[in-house]
Amino acid sequence: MKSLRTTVAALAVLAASASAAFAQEITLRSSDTHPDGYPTVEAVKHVGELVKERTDGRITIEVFHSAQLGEEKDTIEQTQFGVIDMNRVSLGPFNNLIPETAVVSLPYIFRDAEHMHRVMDGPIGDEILAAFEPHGLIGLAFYDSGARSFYNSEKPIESVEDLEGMKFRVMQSDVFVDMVDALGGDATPMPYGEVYSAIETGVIDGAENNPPSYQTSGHAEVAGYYSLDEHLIVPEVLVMSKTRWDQLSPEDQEVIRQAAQDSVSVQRELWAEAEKAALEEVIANGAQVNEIDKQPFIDAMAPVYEKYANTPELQDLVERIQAVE
Ligand code: GTR
Repeated sequence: MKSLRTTVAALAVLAASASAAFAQEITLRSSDTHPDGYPTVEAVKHVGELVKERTDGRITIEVFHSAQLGEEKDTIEQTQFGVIDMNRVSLGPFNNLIPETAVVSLPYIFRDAEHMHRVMDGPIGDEILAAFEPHGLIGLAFYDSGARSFYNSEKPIESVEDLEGMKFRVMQSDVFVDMVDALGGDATPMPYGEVYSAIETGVIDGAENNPPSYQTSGHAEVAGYYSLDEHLIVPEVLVMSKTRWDQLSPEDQEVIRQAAQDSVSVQRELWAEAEKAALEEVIANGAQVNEIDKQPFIDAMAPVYEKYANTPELQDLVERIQAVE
């Protein structure tokens, strides 16, 4: 009798754990510094919808927008440790860690958004996604973030000389510090969330970013001169914690990777609309936007290229990017 009861109990435990394994519900937490409605936030929500649909509701992605989980650089570390499951971030904060990301963050490396798409959609993009893995992250997809330009509270920038002695916030990456140095300005790396008050209190004169960030962050309210030197077309990336990734079945990994890839075209469309709308809105609210002759800015970047394309492999990567039609 006892042995029959033991067998029945053991079978019940087995059945319960088997069904738990089949129907195991998974929730992945994803971070973004931008507010709800921003193209990257909406794109990751779209990944969540696709994943939910394709796993019959078993996998959910919760997007924590507006830096609810912290400033970008801190959330990247937490994603590497597996505290945060997914993260949508700029490539900038990875520059000091992953040299390949510094190459695609070099000023004027991409001729325009189409050139960037052709490079990042091809084998070079795959190479860069793969470069995240030794750092505890799985690179899933690249998103658009337009072109970054300088803005400040003092005056329109019309030439390189105008940057002389001005203080600009940059992302926490040495590439961008050296970029501002090469232009004669003074760079202060700081988290995105601190920029508004730093401009308002005069700690810095301005910063640099794309139009949707300039608008949604409110920086346009305190730094009304936006000068279109378009020095950086730096892609953004959706990454996943490798610790979390390794706990998933190969089938679930494939669903997530495919959904991320499928969200790219959606994000690009949202981006194009947001970029246009942001420029119109900041101008309507009083910002002064001016065009600039970019050639002197491009010419000033030679020392930055020399410093970061500093191995035959990275030099070759620069050349391969430039060779993409
Ligand atoms: C934005 C980017 C963010 C963040 C921010 C910054 O354009 O989308 O991920 O990097 O710039 O300047 O910190």
